[in-house]
Amino acid sequence: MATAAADKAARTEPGEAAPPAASAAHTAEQQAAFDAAVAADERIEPRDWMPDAYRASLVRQIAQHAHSEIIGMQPEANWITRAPSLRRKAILMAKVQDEAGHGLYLYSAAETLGTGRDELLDKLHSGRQKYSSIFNYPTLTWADVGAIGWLVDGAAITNQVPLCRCSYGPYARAMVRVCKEESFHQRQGYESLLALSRGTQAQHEMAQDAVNRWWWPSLMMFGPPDDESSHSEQSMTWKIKRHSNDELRQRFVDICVPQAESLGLTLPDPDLVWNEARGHYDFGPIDWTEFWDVLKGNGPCNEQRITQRRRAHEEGAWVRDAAAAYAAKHAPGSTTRPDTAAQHGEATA
Ligand code: BYC
Repeated sequence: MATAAADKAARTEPGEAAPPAASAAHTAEQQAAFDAAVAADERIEPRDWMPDAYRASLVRQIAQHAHSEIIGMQPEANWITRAPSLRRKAILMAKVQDEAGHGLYLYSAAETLGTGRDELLDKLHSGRQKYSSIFNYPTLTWADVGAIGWLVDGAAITNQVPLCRCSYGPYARAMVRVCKEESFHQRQGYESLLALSRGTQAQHEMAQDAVNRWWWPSLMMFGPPDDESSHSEQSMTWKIKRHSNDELRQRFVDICVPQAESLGLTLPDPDLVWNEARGHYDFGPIDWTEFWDVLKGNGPCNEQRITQRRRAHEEGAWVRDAAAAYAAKHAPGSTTRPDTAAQHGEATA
């Protein structure tokens, strides 16, 4: 928030800790400053006053996004040991590591809102917070890695580029870097699928089969239709979201159709046709029953994904303990710090 008046009314004092939650006793002046900042397309920063509901909705969306990034590592990591060449293996390992990095930026963004990483991971592991529906589908063949890059990362970019203009500063800034990396991911997926599509008959069929399976779940990534989207209207008023779910879904379809033609692959929708009057492609009905079912935990891989995530967290406990011990050892005033020990004439080896 840059406006002088808004600054005065809404910022906490320098040096003061960011409030864990906005007080119910906020003044109308603070609300007005917040509304003015959002209307003026200014960024809301962690130390600015913000409505409780805005904070909660951001935590909900950012947490879901962060969880998606780290759960999203699983389906692709499934193919690291079986990548068809050293080059493909190196690329895939880099991509999966990028997803871990995205998760970290996003958990950090949520932390600026006063919500700790432990709390968010606990909510993921106990099923109280969601992750993207898309990662509950299996990666059956090598071509699925290409299809995920092209379609899943493509859908992610379409959704996330507008989030670079999200009203909350830390989330918007995290998205800038994430989108650059997702853009590389999308291209590698496209290039990998192109190689398969132009390969042997069996490779072409494998690529087509992967696209057949990933197309509809990719369209579901954008969320329910606008008339069933509970958060869109408020999120758009707050400029967390800049476009509705259906708008972004349509944008994605329009981008994909010519790309599929260049790939020599067919999108599995007989109703896909250019509509001159709308200036967009029409497409067939999405199976929303399947979407809600996956959200309820009944997708093909929900159980496997969350079990693996819990196991990874438990097996990583020693790393967290070691990091915490190291941080404590190097904290100012620690009697076990090497430099402190040296001052006392103790061995520091
Ligand atoms: N999956 O009111 P709505 C990635 C939930 S992965 C699961 O429209 P909103 C990547 C929604 O949370 C992509 N749940 O919600 C990683 C809400 O439930 P709650 C991750 C979904 O928030 C690795 C309810 O349905 N991207 O990038 O206005 C490799 C009603 O929905 C889904 C993000 O998370 C879904 N698909 O809009 C490759 C982007 N859709 O919370 C790629 C940031 C909806 O009330 N998030 N729900 O229990 C967003 O932009 C928005 O949160 C959404 C949903 C567009 C997803």
